[in-house]
Amino acid sequence: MSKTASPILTASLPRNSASDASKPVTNTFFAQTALDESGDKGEFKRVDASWRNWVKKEPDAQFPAEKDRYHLFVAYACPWAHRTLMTRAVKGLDDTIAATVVHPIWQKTKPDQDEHSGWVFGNAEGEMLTNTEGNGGPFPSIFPHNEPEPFFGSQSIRELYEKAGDTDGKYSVPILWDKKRNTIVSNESSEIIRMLNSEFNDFAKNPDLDLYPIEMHVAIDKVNSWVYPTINNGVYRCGFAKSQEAYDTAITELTESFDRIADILQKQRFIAGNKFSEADIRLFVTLVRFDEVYTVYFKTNTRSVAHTPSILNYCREIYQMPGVKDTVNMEQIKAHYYCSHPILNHFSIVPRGPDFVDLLEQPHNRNNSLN
Ligand SMILES: N[C@@H](CCC(=O)N[C@@H](CS)C(=O)NCC(=O)O)C(=O)O
Repeated sequence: MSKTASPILTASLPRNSASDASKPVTNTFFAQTALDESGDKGEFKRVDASWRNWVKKEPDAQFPAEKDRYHLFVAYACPWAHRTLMTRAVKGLDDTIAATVVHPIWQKTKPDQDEHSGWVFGNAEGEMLTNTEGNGGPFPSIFPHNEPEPFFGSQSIRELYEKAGDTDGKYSVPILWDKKRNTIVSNESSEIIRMLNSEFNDFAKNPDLDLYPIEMHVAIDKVNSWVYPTINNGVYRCGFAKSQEAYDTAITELTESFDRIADILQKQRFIAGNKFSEADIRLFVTLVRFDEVYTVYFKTNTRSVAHTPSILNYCREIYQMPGVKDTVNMEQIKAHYYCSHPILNHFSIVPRGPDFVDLLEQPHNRNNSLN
């Protein structure tokens, strides 16, 4: 695939057909990292994920569900990757799909060749690191739970994409990797969590937990349709805005949605109804980063989870569900955001923060149950 250097991506991308599933969908424009993804009014425009194949439970599927065939590449820092780690945890799929956690702080991926910065793997023998402009830190070359890339010894996520024939980027996590075909199945978290929910139930410890039950499709889709643009992507639209106008639009929408969530959670246990669902996972991963990162770094300081009891207790309940807290790594979340975009935080100073995790450890005011 050839690389087209333009920061603006407006075209919606076709999904791979089954026949060409080994090839990525080609992005019309190349965006090196999320910071390059903006429109002509300075608004943040997220580039669509390019690998959109599906694991299916049918044995004759192109990517059939099998134990120990697929592997997740994730960053603890990344909310999109966090969706997949949380889904894997609550479904009880840790033994079926292994995961490798990358180093939280973006580095130059090919310093001798170009300026691209992105995810690299932890290196136990590496030297201390700085941010990509030589400031900050010094940071360790490996954080707790970071591991080397297990199959080819790649140094970066970019190298893994290249192994799959994708030299266009963007080189994002999460990746669902197929060890048998040595390729990427999907790099779209919203679709990976659907696969983990429904296609691996023969191996899951909690096959009966349905995060997208048929009777809730309409409600879940409806919640996702406003939570994604105004909250999940909304925080990025605030933080990566390149004009006051773009920021003002994003923060207004985010603030309205935050209040809508607070209101819903006063009347209803979970965001799409009284049952825990994928919509809660998608919301939680943004809320858990909100006070420590987004209010400061992305200027979403009109609201705070800690000061909104209905949302705080909702977060506590989810955080305290079996397996979930192990997926929340605030040290790596903060290290990533504050240190990976020197254009936003030149010296990579990490604010001390309010210790939001300690708040999550406190008892919530709801009854205990996943259902
Ligand atoms: N649509 C993707 C978005 C994933 C994404 O943007 N991940 C970010 C990390 S939070 C990333 O890897 N960015 C790499 C870059 O911007 O170069 C999904 O939901 O899976």
